[in-house]
Amino acid sequence: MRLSQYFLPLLRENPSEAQIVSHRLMLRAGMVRQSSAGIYSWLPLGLRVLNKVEQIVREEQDRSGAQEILMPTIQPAELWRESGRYEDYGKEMLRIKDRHEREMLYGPTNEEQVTAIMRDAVKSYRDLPKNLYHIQWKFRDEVRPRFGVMRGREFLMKDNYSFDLDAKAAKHSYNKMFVAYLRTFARMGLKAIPMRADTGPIGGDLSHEFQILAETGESEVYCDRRWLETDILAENLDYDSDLEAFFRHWTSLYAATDEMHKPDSSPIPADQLVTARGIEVGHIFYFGTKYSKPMGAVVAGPNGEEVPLEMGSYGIGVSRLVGALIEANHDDAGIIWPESVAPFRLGLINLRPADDKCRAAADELYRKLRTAGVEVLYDDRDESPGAKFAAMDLIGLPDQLIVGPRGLAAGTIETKSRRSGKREDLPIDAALARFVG
Ligand code: 5CA
Repeated sequence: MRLSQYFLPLLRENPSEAQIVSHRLMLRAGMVRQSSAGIYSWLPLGLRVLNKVEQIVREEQDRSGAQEILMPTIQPAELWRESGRYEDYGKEMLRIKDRHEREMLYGPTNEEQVTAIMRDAVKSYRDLPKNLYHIQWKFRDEVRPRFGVMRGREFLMKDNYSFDLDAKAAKHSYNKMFVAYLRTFARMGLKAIPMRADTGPIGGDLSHEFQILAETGESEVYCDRRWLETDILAENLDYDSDLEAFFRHWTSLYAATDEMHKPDSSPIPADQLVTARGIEVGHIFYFGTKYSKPMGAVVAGPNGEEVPLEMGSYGIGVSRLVGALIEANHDDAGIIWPESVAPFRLGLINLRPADDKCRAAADELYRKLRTAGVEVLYDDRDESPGAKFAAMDLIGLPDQLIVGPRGLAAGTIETKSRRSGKREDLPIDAALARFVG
């Protein structure tokens, strides 16, 4: 993409409405614009990141055996009356009437909707287990939407729902998601720590929040220092094996949210305890028959008896993750994207577009990179070098290639790693080889 043609409305000044760094940087880097409180439009650069995050989530869901569906955003109120949550949900639920005066709502979550689908489609224990996910916009009329996409009213969530015949099978489904979540966040370069948590309006008695540590996190969290050294991606895990031992091992290290942490009876010594702020990027629940019983979602068991479905639900804040990733990856100059979620892999800067040699060399590099399938944002604008460096640092692409007259005279271009700041002069072909293939 040529920056001269790209829709990237950068802001030079810090927007006064933004209290935390990710919100500031998302506005300044032209990723999002606010529509109304807690509701955002995603502009090209922001949407590229959102799509990358979504794709990693999707791949890890698929790997675990979950199957993708797409349920509507608008749901009928009757479904929620069946579960008893229509009144309980209170003002956070956006209630709508259609032209026939039928009560509808904009879904804050989808337990009822998916339970209705399964109730109609699944009749026998032989149809189980099933795990269905979708990635869909949700609406919660939060009292205080804030921090940009981190606590929005409209936000993108991956939510999935497992259906099993009995509690043991349902725990296996829970364990699979536990693994899938650890892997998902690790692939984004985030250390998300599972913490025993309250179940709130979703219900149930087994639940973990996945918290990443960041100074601007909304809640105080506590964990064993050894959590910080774990590496889930180094583990070779088979989803069909018994994951209970794995689950026990990974929950044996202490980790607790503020509500769960008891300072006086903390099981680990003070020097081993990390106290930090956390951002909740995922939350998983096992709630058994809380929805299937009142909604009559049953199957015929092995002996012909009626068995209510054992269920769990599992959420990831896809749009919140974009903010959380920035909270965990930035410096004074701007964002520093981890490679796996970067909107473009490379930034190519032409310092002198008016110079024929510079333009020819930069155009040629751009062509070769694109042919090789490298995602590159090419700053071919007629701007000062300072403005170009600042823009590239602000949007935080992992590496920069800088073409200028002095280097070209010696047959080289400069590379710069955004994260380490390390710069190198390399022959053009060597620079290309580093990012191609
Ligand atoms: N039905 C369950 C699991 S599917 C559920 O709704 N869980 S939740 O309420 O914990 O939400 C799941 C995830 O969505 C949270 O962990 C959080 O990352 C994200 N999330 C929740 N509320 C918001 C919000 N207002 N803005 C942005 N993300 C949010």
